[in-house]
Amino acid sequence: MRGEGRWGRPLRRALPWAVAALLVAGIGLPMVAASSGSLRAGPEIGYGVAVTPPMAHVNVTVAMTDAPAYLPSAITVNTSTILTVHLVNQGNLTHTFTVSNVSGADALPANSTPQQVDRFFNQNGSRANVSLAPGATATVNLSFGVDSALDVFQFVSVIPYQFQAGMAGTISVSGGPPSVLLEDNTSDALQFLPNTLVVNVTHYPVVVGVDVSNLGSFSHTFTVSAFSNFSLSPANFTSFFQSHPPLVDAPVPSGAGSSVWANFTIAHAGVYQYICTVPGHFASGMYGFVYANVAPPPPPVPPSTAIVQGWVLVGAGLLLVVALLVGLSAAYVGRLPPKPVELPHE
Ligand SMILES: [Cu+2]
Repeated sequence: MRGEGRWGRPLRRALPWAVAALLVAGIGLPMVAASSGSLRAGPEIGYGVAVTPPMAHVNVTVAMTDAPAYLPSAITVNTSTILTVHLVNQGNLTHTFTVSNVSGADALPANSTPQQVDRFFNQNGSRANVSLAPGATATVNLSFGVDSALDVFQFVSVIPYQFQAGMAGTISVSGGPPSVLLEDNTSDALQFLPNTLVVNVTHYPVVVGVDVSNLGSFSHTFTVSAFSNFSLSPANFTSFFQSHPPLVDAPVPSGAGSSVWANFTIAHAGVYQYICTVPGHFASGMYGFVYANVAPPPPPVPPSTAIVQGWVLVGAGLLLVVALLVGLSAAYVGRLPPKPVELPHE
């Protein structure tokens, strides 16, 4: 007796089967994971990455006249721009260049009295406020960051009755380089991969850039609806886009590896649909949605989350239990398969 009790022999016999069971479970684990869909290639959801674009430098010369007027009176810049305004007073009167701190083409109403103009700037401050004597020149630097997309800032002369006589202008900030970057792909299966894009930012409007790459050979478009929380249909999108121009309509060139940047400005939070406008593609399922500060629907199976790992463990555990039961019963029954019956010799 070497301490081998009543259970020693069956357990020793079961050992190879237990090892086999572990091997089966080891093979089964990835199989379970694959069958649950968690190991599918490619992300289901694209998440926006915030970036800080470099600042561009732009110069503009603005003349002040006794009309009284600014020439030019309308200035347009992109976001992420430092605008240097070179002021030249060409008149015989003193003028000011006073820039509103408040976005809005009519933030300071045109019918404001001189007292109301003073009150407006006292209350809201100003982005710049310089006074130029006749013949004087001055330079003013104004910075428009990523938060300024779609803003409009008035500039006026606060000398009494000059603004009232029309001495006013605007600086309009259009989209610029994107401050949120995303990636998407088109495939010959007529799909966007991923078809769910997520943007979470603290300030709107926001300029978004999507790098759209072609995985297949067909050409496509990446076309974003300007209407949020609105679903296009393959039947109506053509006429819809004629009356409501898309935020962006970027052609994705044919050929694997070709790509295009689709940059567009999202005015406010919401869900924005994007489609491929090539005939037949949208109807075949070539569309997706941008979730802008809106929770996206739960993905089919989010990769590497506790839920997936839980199911994998349950699947592997079940296989392990089954294999152990097979092993233990085999240990008691004897070797498997049973010894073949010997046929009598001829
Ligand atoms: Cu397409």
